Amino acid sequence: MKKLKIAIQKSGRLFEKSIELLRDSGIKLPNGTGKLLAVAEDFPLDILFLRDDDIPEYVSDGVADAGIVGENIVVEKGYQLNLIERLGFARCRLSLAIPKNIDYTGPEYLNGKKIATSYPNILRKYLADNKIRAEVHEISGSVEIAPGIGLADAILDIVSSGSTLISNGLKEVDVAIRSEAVLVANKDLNREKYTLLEKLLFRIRAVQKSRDNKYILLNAPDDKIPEIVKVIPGMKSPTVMPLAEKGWSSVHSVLNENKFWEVIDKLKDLGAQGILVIPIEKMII
Ligand code: PRT
Ligand code: ZN
Repeated sequence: MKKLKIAIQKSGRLFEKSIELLRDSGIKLPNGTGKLLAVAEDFPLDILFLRDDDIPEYVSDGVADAGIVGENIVVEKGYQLNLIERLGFARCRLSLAIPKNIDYTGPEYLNGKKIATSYPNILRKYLADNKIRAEVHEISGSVEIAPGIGLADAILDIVSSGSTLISNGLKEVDVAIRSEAVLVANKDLNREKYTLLEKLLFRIRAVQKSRDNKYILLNAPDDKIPEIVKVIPGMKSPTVMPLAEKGWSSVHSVLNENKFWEVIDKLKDLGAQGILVIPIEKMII
């Protein structure tokens, strides 16, 4: 029987969420990490644990069939891979930053400057797109200290909350790319492996969907039901059931997390009572 081989980060910012996503997708992994390879118990899947920087190459070579890695690494490495799904975690941006006391007039400020980064390819593309000539200085870590020690005039680095920049006396002036964890796959998977990947993707999507949505139950006077139904249309249409108390009904539906508070406020204004909001474990539509 054919198996799918997926590469995930061995340790670091992507590790926990990658494992959680696989577990929530019903893939049981043996406990204990530190190994290079784990065999899933109830899905034809092997998991390879690698440094994130190596994942695009391994997937491109076919050593792994698929991988979970930051989009920033995929773009930087430049291998031709199939981007299967954006996974919504490890969100960050690759941004240009300069010392905070300098007036920034626009990308042209960078002309003739020295810019330190661990992402030389993304930086070169940014410079070319903005028609800027600058010196690219590649360093492998602690990029944020480069301006402070006189090594560079600016940096291109990963920013998430922005606090690392602030504590190094820098300010973010432009975003080169935005990134999040992505599921990528080899371009030439055979039919059997592709079928397995689709099966895994189906599960991943069900997990993702359930995370974005909540199950909602509420009680409301019957005359308000038509308006309430418009506010929470649900997957197909909400379930409406009469309560034992005459003139009242219970409404059950599915609610998108993004609109959560806005919708709750509307429901309260419409006279809804006893609103319960419950997490959904899996959602298949
Ligand atoms: O050992 P290995 O090579 O596998 O791991 P790594 O050390 O290279 O990567 P790791 O685990 O630090 O990050 C993995 C991926 O997480 C990155 O490639 C990004 O896709 C994503 N990610 C999301 C981040 C951040 N957020 C992040 N904040 N990666 C790094 N940072 C660092 C950044 O380098 C900077 O130093 O955090 C600092 C900035 O954070 P703020 O919150 O202060 O702005
Ligand atoms: Zn790395």
